[in-house]
Amino acid sequence: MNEDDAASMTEQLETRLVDSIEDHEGVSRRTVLGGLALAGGSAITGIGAAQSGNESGGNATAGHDASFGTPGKYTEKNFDPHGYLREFNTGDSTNKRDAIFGKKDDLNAGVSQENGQTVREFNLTAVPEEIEIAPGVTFPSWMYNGQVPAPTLRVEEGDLIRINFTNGFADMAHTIHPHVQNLNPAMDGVPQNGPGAIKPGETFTYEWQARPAGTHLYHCHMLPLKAHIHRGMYGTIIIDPKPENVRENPRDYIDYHGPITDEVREMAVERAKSRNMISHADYVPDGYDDIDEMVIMMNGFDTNFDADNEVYAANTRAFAYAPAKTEKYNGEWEGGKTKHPIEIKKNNLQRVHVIQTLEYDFINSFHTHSQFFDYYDAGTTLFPNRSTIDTVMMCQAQRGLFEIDYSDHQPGLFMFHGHQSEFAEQGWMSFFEVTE
Ligand SMILES: [Cu+2]
Repeated sequence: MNEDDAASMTEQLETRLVDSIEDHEGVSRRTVLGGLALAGGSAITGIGAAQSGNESGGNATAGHDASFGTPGKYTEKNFDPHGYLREFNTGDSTNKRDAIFGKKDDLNAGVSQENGQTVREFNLTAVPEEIEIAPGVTFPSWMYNGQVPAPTLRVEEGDLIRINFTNGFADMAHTIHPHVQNLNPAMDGVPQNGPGAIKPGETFTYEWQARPAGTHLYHCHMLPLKAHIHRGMYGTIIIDPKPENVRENPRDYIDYHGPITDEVREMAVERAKSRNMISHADYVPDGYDDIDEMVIMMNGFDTNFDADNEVYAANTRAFAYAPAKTEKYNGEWEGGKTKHPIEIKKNNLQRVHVIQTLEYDFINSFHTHSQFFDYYDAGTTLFPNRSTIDTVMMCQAQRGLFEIDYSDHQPGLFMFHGHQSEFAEQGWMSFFEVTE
């Protein structure tokens, strides 16, 4: 099968998905040409519904547009699922965000030293906005910094993470709750403690200790919790391990109960170096050309507000990483059509940070075709918890680091997807395109 045929299959699945949700109150369709925003009304309706504690709200007539989009084409340029994969924000304000899609904000607020600790500062703002979840289909989302998933924050073990949080909503309170080892209960980001719910228009500065090293989650903890998570208020925090800490206390970083020999200690330190993109950015382990890391948040959307998802995805857009007849030209995706397999080089060490954020369904899973991977639960261990597996089952907020190696594979398309068939056929079906 050639790539055009594979792309046609993707379009058939997309058409079926879009047809199945086109009358749902939570979505709007917009014309491909012009990309007019026609759905502001449904966003406002959604906010009101949650304020009253009722997630089933929504207006059956809000925002509907009779001009159907062309199947297979994403029209919004405000989110690039490919740029998102490998975008790591370290607080360094000179680390510019994705220029191709012109998404400019002041997320990275600076790096400084205070009392011997590195402080990485970020600005996060809660806002309601329309997002495109299937080609031509938009959903009224709640989010941080205008994107779902929220920006990936990357820090080093021992840093202080400072978040200047602004609630940009007109009529709804929010918080940010981090899955890290918080020492100060006031900084936990729940409505029952510390500053509590951050009201519309208010600001609060959260400070979190960057530990333990691993792949972590941040999300809104406002009630109703399932509504705030489902609408899109989640992002990833990656805490890179410090090799010097690993050398001192290797047992804290490895799921291993044998004696700590020099060899074991050195192996752990080497792995910490290869995990640390902040202070060991140029380190590449023997046998690889480079290290390639990406973030995939498994999510989904309930488009008719019946507490059951209709659209599933890796990073918000259904089938965004499936075969498609879209090519880059001049470094830019044609017309904003950001649908394409994820390109990876066969001689790179491939790491995927996977975070499960799906609401309403009990579990999700990550399954790779034609290759098996090593799995590090929560990314908190430097030796894998499970080796040579091709499927992991994950509950909400569970996350892990996957290491996969295609060095002996022929170039081409290799599928990965949620192994709940319903999820796969409704958007959570993706491909790596392995190249030389
Ligand atoms: Cu919220």
